[in-house]
Amino acid sequence: MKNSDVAKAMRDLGFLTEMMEEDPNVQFRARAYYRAADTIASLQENVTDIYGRQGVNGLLEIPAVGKAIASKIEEYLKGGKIQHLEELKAKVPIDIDELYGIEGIGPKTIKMFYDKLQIKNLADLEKAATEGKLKTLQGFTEKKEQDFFKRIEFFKRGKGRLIIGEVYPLVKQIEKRLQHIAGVKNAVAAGSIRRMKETIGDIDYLVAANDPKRVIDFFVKMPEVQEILGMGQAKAFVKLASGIDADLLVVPEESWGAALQYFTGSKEHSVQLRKIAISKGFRLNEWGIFKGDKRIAGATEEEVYKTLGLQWIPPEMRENAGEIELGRQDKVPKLVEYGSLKGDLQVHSENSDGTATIEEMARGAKAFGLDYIAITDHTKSLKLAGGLEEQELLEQADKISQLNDRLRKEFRILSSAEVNIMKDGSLDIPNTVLDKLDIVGAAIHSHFNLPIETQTERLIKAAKNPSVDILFHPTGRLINRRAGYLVDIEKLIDVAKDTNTVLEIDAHYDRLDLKDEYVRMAVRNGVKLVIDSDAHHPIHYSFLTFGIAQARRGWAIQSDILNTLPADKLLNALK
Ligand code: DGT
Ligand code: CA
Ligand code: CA
Ligand code: ZN
Repeated sequence: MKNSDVAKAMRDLGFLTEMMEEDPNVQFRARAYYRAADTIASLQENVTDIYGRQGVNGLLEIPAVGKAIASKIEEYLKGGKIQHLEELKAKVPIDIDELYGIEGIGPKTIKMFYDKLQIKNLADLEKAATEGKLKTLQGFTEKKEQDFFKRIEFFKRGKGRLIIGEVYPLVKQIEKRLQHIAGVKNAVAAGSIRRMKETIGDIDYLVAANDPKRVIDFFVKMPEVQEILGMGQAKAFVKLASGIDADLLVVPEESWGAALQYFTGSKEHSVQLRKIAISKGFRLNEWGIFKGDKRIAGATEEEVYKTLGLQWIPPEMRENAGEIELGRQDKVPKLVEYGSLKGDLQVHSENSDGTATIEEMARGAKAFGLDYIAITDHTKSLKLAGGLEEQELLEQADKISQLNDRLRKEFRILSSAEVNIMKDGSLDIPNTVLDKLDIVGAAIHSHFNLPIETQTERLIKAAKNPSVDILFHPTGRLINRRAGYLVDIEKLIDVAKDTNTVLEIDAHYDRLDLKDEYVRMAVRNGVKLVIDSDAHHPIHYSFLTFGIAQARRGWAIQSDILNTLPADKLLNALK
């Protein structure tokens, strides 16, 4: 049983509980399932192994797993089913996976859709909207019905592509396995994974080995393979159980560099390289660079680029967006490196909606290799996330300063908050209180549907607030699920520059907000950025990788990213 299956069962339980049950604690119970789902999905170790070794006691040691949930997990691991979940599912024959993805539809709305209009899936919903049936429901209007169309469209466009964070751990596991097959010289996940795109169409493995048959046999027999879609002398193509396809290409060692370049893409980038090759009288393909019949390069990527008169270009930049010209001029930027972050400036504790104590979050960050974090619990107007009142914020800051004394010089916790931006751009906590904190982040969590001018003014007002150091997840998008609110990003970037307000790259893989394109705009305009995990549990620090990737895709260098600085230098650089 895979962790993602267990996590999905927990998420479905949460969703159906919220949908079907009426008691006043239902939200609370549903959240417990969601939290368990989140932690299990990001666990390194397999839940089946934990259970095999330590039984229920092992399960109970998993964060956010209590007795009731542990016994459901046990039931699932033993029999592949949870009776309670089956009962809930039997009551409403709805395709939760499809409907859950659409923004603005919660469990209760889905239930109402089913009860009133017998909507069971996306096609039913689209039909009802087309026929004008939604606006007959209580609480619906013509305008809301129109909004639904847009959301359904948005959702359909994203379908078929998986969010990188959902596949990355599996991709790396398989990559490692391939590297360890006897006779394999090199194995890498290329394609959009190597370019670290926010969503992935399929996985592309490239292996250098002299015995392709052995590699292909191994590949198609992996336990994750659900179906073999195709097999050749040096290629295989399979469907994995998690619903994503994986390509495999095996090449001889001397072609490694050319094949890696080809298979990494992007297609548009490679097309340009081929043109350059032709202009020099060469031919470039996945086996090498050829002059007539003679191979003149191809063993390494560096060699391929060099032979074309280019500097090596990092995979994250290979989108044919101007990087080739930089390569020609020897001006490829030295991108911010993985592992170069010293701190994390958006971290939640159990005092709002996190699942660990401040101290646990600090120890987790230290173990991850960071030197400091800012504790950014939500503030009072965000009731659902347990937002803190003024007094609680100040008490928390006191507690943090005591903790810092205990941690001595080994680690530093900064007092902070994720302050809620109100509809008019004001904050829900006065500046007199905020000024007692080390650092202040502000974010929008409501009124997503304002017109673009109003929404931009709202953010600008927050940026101009002298207490606000950082705007968190500036566009509010959720990849494949929610387009985010409308904002004039160029204008916001200008104001950020003028006011020395930092913009965040929220590294949570659902968000990656700012996205690559906006990172590049910010960088070009000299706006400073930070990369934060938005951790609600210590295992979430691993999300930082996706934030750094996004920064690299936006051509950011180390000095663009303020949390590559030590804490004292960072604090000096803020407004
Ligand atoms: P994806 O899978 O949609 O997330 O995006 P990619 O970039 O991984 O695309 P994929 O899997 O179709 O192909 C992997 C790489 O193989 C791609 O980045 C470049 C190369 N490739 C695929 N088709 C072509 C092609 O028609 N021409 C050239 N030059 N390269 C191609
Ligand atoms: Ca691919
Ligand atoms: Ca592919
Ligand atoms: Zn947040």
